[in-house]
This record gives sequence, structure tokens and C-alpha cells, in this order.
Amino acid sequence: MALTDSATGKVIRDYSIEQLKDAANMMRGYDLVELCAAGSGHSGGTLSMMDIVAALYLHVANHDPKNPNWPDRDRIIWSAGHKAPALYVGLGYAGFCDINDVVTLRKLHSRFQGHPHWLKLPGVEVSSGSLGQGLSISVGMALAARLDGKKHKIFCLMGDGEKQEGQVWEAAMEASHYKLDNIIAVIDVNRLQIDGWVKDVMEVQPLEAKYASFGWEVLRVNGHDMKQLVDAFEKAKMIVGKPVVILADTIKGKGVSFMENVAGWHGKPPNREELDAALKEMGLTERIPVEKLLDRAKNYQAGQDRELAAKMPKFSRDFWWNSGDTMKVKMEPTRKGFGKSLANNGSDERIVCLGLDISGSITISDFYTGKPERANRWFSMGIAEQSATSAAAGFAREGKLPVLGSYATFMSARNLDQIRVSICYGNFNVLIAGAHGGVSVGPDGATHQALEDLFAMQGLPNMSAVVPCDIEETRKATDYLLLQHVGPKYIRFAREATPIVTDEKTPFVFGKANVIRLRKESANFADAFETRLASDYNNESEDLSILACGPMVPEAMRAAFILKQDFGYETRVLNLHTLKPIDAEAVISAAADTGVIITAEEHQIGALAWRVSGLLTESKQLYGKPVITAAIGVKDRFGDSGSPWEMVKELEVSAEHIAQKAVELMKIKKK
Ligand SMILES: Cc1ncc(C[n+]2csc(CCOP(=O)(O)OP(=O)(O)O)c2C)c(N)n1
Repeated sequence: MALTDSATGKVIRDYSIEQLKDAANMMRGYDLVELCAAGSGHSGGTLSMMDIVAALYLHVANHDPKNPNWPDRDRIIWSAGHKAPALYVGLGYAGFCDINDVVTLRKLHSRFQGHPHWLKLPGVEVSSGSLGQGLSISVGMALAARLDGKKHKIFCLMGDGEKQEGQVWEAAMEASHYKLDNIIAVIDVNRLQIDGWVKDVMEVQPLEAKYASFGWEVLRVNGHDMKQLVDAFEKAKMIVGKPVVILADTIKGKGVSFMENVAGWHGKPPNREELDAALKEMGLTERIPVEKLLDRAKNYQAGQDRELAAKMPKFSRDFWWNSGDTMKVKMEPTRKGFGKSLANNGSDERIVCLGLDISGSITISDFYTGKPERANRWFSMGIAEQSATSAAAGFAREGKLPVLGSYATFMSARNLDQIRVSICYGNFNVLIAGAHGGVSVGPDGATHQALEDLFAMQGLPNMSAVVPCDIEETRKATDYLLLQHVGPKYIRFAREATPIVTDEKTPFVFGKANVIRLRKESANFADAFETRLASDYNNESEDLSILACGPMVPEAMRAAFILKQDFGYETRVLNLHTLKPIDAEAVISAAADTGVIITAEEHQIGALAWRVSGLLTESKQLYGKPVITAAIGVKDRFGDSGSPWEMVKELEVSAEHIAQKAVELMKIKKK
């Protein structure tokens, strides 16, 4: 079949093999333009997929762009959600949306989220981004189709690295068990993943034999030969009694010579020069209106900028980071503090590090980089968070000091049962790094923004949880957790550069809060504040307290500055870097001394706020004393694509939002 009018059953348009080849080439061009306009995103795997996408969306799948929810349509499930830009040009070319709109990719409120969201864009069947889930969704859809007597097919698109997720094989078993011949899986076998070649990261081959032994029909094609692809799809549709998988051999970065077979292009967009060179190589310079498209993206962004600015709380002047002549701050990503600590301490022979195919960007690779003598204590585990978590427990049982890390959401949610039973119940000494925490992955969107991880991590008996506020505190916290603290431990840090507000001399004591007080406006932001251990601090009867952790500590400090400048209020900022065990004494003293408590967390409200409110309600010291409270944090919603700082504003977790709330509470206090 092909693009069909669901009302009449007539074919709207069919493409010849030559036309499909040309469309795939054009789609590669649009793919690179949208990635360039976004300034982030996945080039390599979208280019390797594009012939498959053209064949499927323009020729093979039976669907109607004017009626995207047509009950009889074929379903296309993008298990590899990071290839969203290819999906979007597929939809654009098939007529589900305007191809010119895809350049709003990864921008705030765009329908073209960093990872696909079916509630935003018609034609997207399900939301994805956490690898390894699409085949299971396909099984559910295939069984539902059988129940309803429907004849449509479910195509499921996956990567070869993705095969490392155990869930894929659970689904493969189910599809075979139920003889789901309405499933046609396609694997983009480009042999690369983030950390390098699949065979080196964690071998998944021989896929042919594996799928065959699971009871699947296996077809193998050159994924860049349009005729072979189309024939394989047609053949797959005719197979009865078992699911079919098409193994498509491809080249990552296909079509752009400097991207082909280069692992570094996995999650990188082309800049303008690279875009021009790529389009020239593909013969598309004259065929794609690059300037117009990039302008469209810029205009969209300008509109978002205006709307966001209008929504921000207003003060006497702009207090945003580095907007004035004084109070200048340096920023660096907290993740680098984690890597530094691993590099410094890694010679301890007990330490073993487990890689989960995101090693460079979370800096766990600093453990072995330039230190070949440590190579035998580095274990690449592939994209397999669940198994690696239990493996870490095994290492710990044998007296090793295992460290593992990935995106905080995949490192705390996907493997939660393994953390709970394998690690926490056994009280094993494992350091779990929740990297890229909070909104710091920005344009990747909601699937990748960890905004719930601290609920689970704090809720587990035996687990300790630390959320350092800057690069220096992350280094100190890692030093401590790695070599001194024994037991299950979770450290959460960020991807984006955030303000540096501590130095070598700033105290860091596990389980003990710091009090931070604004003393005087200074050239450098950090110099304007004095920091002491809460236990060494004498009450100054401040007007209010802001209790914060992680990157919200600098925001709380900036809020203290705004409150002093515009309203004359004195603020006690409490840095609660250790969330569990929390420094109860410091929290209760702040409430008793100031009577106003605002919690600030870059997380769904509650990880910090509810712990604090639990302490306040149970404290005998506070019986009969009024304490006015409020919580700044994410208000029970998912994030969105957008730059990390845009998300800080959009989710209302900036210093301005804290200060606005403080002014509200101070009015109540004064009554
Ligand atoms: C559960 C989960 N863990 C980690 C990631 C981060 N991640 C995104 S893409 C990717 C590599 C995927 O490799 P592969 O399936 O081979 O795709 P391709 O190389 O074709 O892009 C990883 C680890 C993720 N999205 N989901």
C-alpha cells in the first residue's frame, strides 16, 4: 500500500524506487537543517535511518496524513526515540505536517520535541526516548489489533545498540509466543552507539541467529538499497504465523562523508559551515531553502523568548546571572567535579567503574582516560541499566567499590527494583551517579529530564542521597562518598554549566547543612556571601530562610540578593546538599529563628519540601510557633524541550520565582 485516502480507499500518492531515493536524499537535507537550527540533536542515527524512513512513510505503510488516527492505519513505533528528527521529516514528507515547521525542533513548546511526544504531534503513535520500550508497546498494540480483528501492521524501529536493553528480548519472546505476525521490527544496524562500536561496548551480534532462535522470521538487507528495502517490507507483510525482523545494514552518518562511521556525530548537530558542506555534498544546495528555514526557526525562538520574558516576575532591575556590572559569576558543569574526583581517587584498587554508553558526557570516563593501568577496572556494560545495577551489587559483595552512572532518570527509575533489592536491601557499598539531573539536559525534553529521581532514591532504606550545588562541591561530595561513606549512595549532578559558588575552603560535611549569608554586593558573586557549617552559625534573626539543594542553591543566593536590594530583607540560605540524612537541626533552627521557610528544588515539589515539612510538623521545638512555608519546584508536570535556562524559567524555579514567593510570605509574616 502507500499513502491512502482513508475515506475513499484511493492511493493519494505512490513513489517509484527512484522517487523514494530522491525523497530520502531530500529528507536527509531537511534533517540536517532542523538539527542545525536546533543546535543539538542526533545526526548520525537519523542519517543512517533515512532510507528506511522514506520507504516506510512514503510507500510501505498504509496511512492517511489527513486522518492520522484512522483506525485501520499501519502503526509505526519509534523505539529509538532519539531519532525523532528523522521521524519528523518522514511525517513532513508524507504530509502529516508542514515540512517547513520541523525547524522548530527542540525549541520550547514546539510540537517537535527532542524525543517524540504523541500528545503534541499527530502522526506520532507513542512517546519514546527511554530506549528499549518500543517493541513491548508494539506487542500490546499487536495483541489489541488481534482482539479487534484488525489487519494493520505494527512497524517497530530500533537501533542495534538498543538491543542491549533486556526488555527488548522480553518483548521478542512475547511476540514469538503469541505468533504476532502483525509485527514487523526494523533494526538500523549501523554498528555504532555513543561510546563507540557496538561490538566493543557490548556485542549484540549475531542478531540473525538470536532472533531466529527466538522464533522470528529474519530478513537481512542493505539498508541503503531502496529496492531491497521495499522488497523486504513487502515480503515481511506476507509472512504468516510469526513476527518478522528486518536487519538493515546501514552506515551511521550516511550521505555526509565527514559524518560517516564517526561515533562523535551520534549526538551532535552540524554547525552552519558543516551544514552547507553536507548539503553541497548531497547536491541539495539549490533545492532546500536553508536561509528561509533558519529564519523561520529564529522567528519562532524570538516569539518564545518574548513570551517567557513576559511571564517572569519583575523587580527594580534585571538581576539575571551576569546581567550587571557587579556580582559576576563563573559557571561550569557540576558533572566535571564528578570526573575530577574519579580521576584523582581512581588508583584505589577496589574501585571499579561501570559504563552505560554515555561515559564521556557524564565524565565517568575520566576514571580511565590517560590511565591505561586502570583499564582492567573499567567495565562497559552497554545500554543495560538494570543488569549493570545488579552487577554492581555483585562487585560490592566481593569487596569492590563499584561506581555506575547514566542520565539520572535512567539511573534511578528504570532500574529502581534492582537498586531496591540488589543494592539497598543487601546494604551494598555502591555509588550511583544520577548525571544530567533536573532540567540540565534541556532540549532532549521531558523523557530525559530527571525530575522525580530523588523521591525514589530518598525513599529507599539504607540509601544516602547527595545533591551538590556546584562543580567544587560535586568533587568534594564524590571524594567523600567514594572512599569514606559505606553503603548505597546516590549523587545527583547536572549537565549544563551552573554558577560556581563554593571554593576549596568552603566546608562540606556529609549530612550537615551550610548556612550562606549575603554580606555585601561584590565584584564576584561568590565573594558577596559568607558560608559556615550550620552547626557553627549563630542566629542573626533573619527575616526568612530559603532551604535549597543542588543548582537551586545559587538561585537561592541570587534570590537573597534580590530580596536585600529591592526589599531590604535578610535571608538565611541553607545549602542542604545532603538530602538523606537531612540536617534536621539546621532546618528546625531556620524555622524557629526566622518563622518563614521556602524550599527550593529542581525537581517535582516534594523531594525536599515534604521532607522539610515532615521535620517541621514533628518538631517539639516548633509547637505553638507559627512557621509560614512555601515550596518552589516543579508543579506536578513533565518538562519540555528548551534550553536548560529556559526550562528554569518555564518551570518557575529561578531566583526570581523564589524572591516573588518570599515577598508574598513576608506580607503574611508582617500581618
Ligand atoms: C534507557 C536509555 N538509556 C540511555 C539512553 C541514552 N542514549 C540515547 S541514544 C543511545 C545509543 C543508542 O545506540 P543505537 O541503538 O545503536 O542507536 P544509533 O547508534 O543508531 O543512534 C543512548 C545510550 C537512552 N535514551 N535510554
